[in-house]
Amino acid sequence: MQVQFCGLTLNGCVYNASGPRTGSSDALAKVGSSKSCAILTKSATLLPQNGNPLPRTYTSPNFSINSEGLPNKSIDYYIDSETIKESVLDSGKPYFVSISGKSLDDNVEMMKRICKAPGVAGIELNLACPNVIGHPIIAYDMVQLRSALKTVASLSLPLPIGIKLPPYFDFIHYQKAAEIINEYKSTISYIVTMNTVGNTLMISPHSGSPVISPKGGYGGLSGPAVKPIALAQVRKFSELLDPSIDIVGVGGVQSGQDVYDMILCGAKVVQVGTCHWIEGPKCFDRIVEEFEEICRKNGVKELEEIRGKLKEWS
Ligand code: RRO
Repeated sequence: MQVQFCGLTLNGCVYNASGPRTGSSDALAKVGSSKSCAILTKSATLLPQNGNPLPRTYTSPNFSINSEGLPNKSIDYYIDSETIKESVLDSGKPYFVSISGKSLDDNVEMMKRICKAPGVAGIELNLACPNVIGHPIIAYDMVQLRSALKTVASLSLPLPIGIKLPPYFDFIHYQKAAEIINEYKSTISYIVTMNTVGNTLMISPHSGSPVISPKGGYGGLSGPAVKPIALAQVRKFSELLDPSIDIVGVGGVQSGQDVYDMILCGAKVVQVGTCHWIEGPKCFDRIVEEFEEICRKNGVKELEEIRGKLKEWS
């Protein structure tokens, strides 16, 4: 099923989230060879980074925690290296680049470089990384959120721009964020909701210490446990945002039913992060096939038939 997303036609509605298995051209090429309908990079910075000290990830059947600290090969690698051109751009799938600069100026510089490089379909501006030591989550600060969007708007960039948001937990916070995003609806084509739940803690019963080392053990929570939080983000923002702004649902998706639920809540497309990390890129084939089977069973031919059609409790 084709989907119109931020002015592009996608051959499907499931692709990879930024983060796990998205840092190298090899990993991105594997996403390109799967049933993922697009390819998205790890969030890039201006210069390459190694990230936080190890161990910085923890997985369990129900949830994962990471404090990777933005390890990445730099913006120029993701837009300009030969390996990316050969293995990713040649796949023919829409190629999105995620950025998470150390400052607004860095983000501006990266966006300008991306727009000069050929082959990029859109930019995902990550305003929600919880793991940069000493830096708060940008989109929890409404002054910073407005200032970032104002600056992006002033650039009049030729590519679709999406912003990745953190989870919000109180309706007033959703309202404030949506109000600001709606002010910039001619600049922001889509939101991606949500990033990991920031600053969570898990303790190993064996060592009696946190399961990861950076930041005193605090890290971003992801995986099946966060799905109800992610559904709430998608649902709430679909109520509050201008309909011209597409919603990308992400958080705890690991099955075709999870994709279906995200679309019922109003998602245009759905990203898969932790499941991709644990199962590898073959997860896209499985999830897409499961989703198509559910649509067949329910007689759904176009996603618009179900998008946002969550029923009231009965
Ligand atoms: O690299 C990370 O630590 C990281 C990032 Br940039 C992000 O946006 N979300 C996350 O959970 N980890």
